Amino acid sequence: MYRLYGNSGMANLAPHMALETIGAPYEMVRVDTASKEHQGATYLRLNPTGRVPVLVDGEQPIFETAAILLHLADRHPDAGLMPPVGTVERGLAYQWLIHLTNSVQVAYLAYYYPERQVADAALADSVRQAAEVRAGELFDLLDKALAGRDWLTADRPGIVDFMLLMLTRWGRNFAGRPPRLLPNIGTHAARTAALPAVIRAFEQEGLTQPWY
Ligand SMILES: N[C@@H](CCC(=O)N[C@@H](CS)C(=O)NCC(=O)O)C(=O)O
Repeated sequence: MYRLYGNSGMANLAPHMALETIGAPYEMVRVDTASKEHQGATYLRLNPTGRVPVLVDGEQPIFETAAILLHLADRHPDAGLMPPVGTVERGLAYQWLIHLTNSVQVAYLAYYYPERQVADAALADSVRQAAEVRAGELFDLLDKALAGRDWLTADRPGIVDFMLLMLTRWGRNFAGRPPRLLPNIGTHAARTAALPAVIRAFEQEGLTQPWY
């Protein structure tokens, strides 16, 4: 039995898609981030970074979205959420998952929490604008990588696609160029968001259309 802690549309969304795809029993536990529940002692015992999400597998908490996704894919190989170990496709999946978490997600964290990047709060708007530009550059690269492909790393959808859809969604309110407007990102998002398990995750998190 798993427990996934998170809040609507936050970084728990991709693991939520994975759990719905796998079909193993799990409980979604809502963390009230508005009242800073994720900074409280009870939550910090599960995830000492004070961020969402955290997955509890049995008694063991695992934090970091990409690690949770990889763990779920490993635990349920029959779900085919990662290419087989030792294949070139697996290497490509590692490449993109780490890029998504290490570069794209980092740009988003600067976009959503710009005040944390600067000592002078007056500079926060400028940080946010720069983060949107940086995310846009990274999405241009992802759009190229998707040319001629249905899924980012394999011939079937997997955790990397779930992570990409979640990050595509996070840019839906960009002032300039939301990622969905890029041709391949847009079709990838539509394709992934049409999967029944993904639809269930969106709906269970109470997310209303447009999803990305
Ligand atoms: N690298 C971490 C980042 C987690 C993260 O920053 N989560 C955001 C939500 S998407 C969060 O906890 N925000 C609340 C806060 O920072 O106070 C992961 O992927 O798990």
